[in-house]
Amino acid sequence: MNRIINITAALALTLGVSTAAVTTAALAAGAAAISGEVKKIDEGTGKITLKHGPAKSLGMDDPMTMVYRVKDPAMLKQVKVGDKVTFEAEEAASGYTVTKMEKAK
Ligand SMILES: [Cu+2]
Repeated sequence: MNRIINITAALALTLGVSTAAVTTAALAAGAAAISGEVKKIDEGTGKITLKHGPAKSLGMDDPMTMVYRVKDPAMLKQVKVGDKVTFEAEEAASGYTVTKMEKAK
């Protein structure tokens, strides 16, 4: 089953297809971890500004700094400005949302 998901995700990414289903498959396969740095945290609105490298799973081929929503507000308390992090995100109707985040080692 995992093998099928991996092949499907790889094929879809190769073809440049970007759908929610593909993003989910890529995350499930653990292929979507993105390296970034925390630039700003806004607990009031539940948003975080991250400077990050290429994130092909999100269709971002170049490094950039952008604002993300977080799936769980508690995630904002686990990091501080200047921290290097590894995160996963998905494109939701409300905007790009960080689904997982941890300090880089
Ligand atoms: Cu981005």
